Amino acid sequence: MTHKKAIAVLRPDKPDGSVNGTIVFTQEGDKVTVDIDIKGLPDGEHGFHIHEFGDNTNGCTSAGPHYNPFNKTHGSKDDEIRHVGDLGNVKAVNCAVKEQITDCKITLEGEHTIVGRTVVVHEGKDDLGKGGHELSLTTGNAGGRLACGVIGILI
Ligand SMILES: [Cu+2]
Ligand SMILES: [Zn+2]
Repeated sequence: MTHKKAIAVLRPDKPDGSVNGTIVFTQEGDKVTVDIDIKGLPDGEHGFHIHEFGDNTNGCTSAGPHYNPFNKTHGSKDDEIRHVGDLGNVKAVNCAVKEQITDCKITLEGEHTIVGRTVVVHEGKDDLGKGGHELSLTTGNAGGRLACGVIGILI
């Protein structure tokens, strides 16, 4: 079964958190367009990924690691070697993000669908695997999880 659109509603990880938003994914042939609308996010760059599990039992932590069905190391959205879930950074200006990106590695269809997994926005910047930190090749050293939302079927 295939789905053309999916949505994640972002909620803060902590009760006193401020980050909210919606992320809409649209499958167009082999690529997916991602419409990002986030509010309450401190200015600057923040790691933006799809994590493996659609579980928020213990907040965003329960979403597990970056979605990585092909057992690769962490990278940037434009790297050949990356986790499927690596979508780079979003940049907040005036505490908001409103942007559209496209990606050919994520999909809403088939065995490796991102539907049912979790979008996470991080506290810090993703170094895209190039920071030389011990976490660079697993998480991009993007720090804590500010907000997350499970990806569900929209249409
Ligand atoms: Cu992440
Ligand atoms: Zn990654």
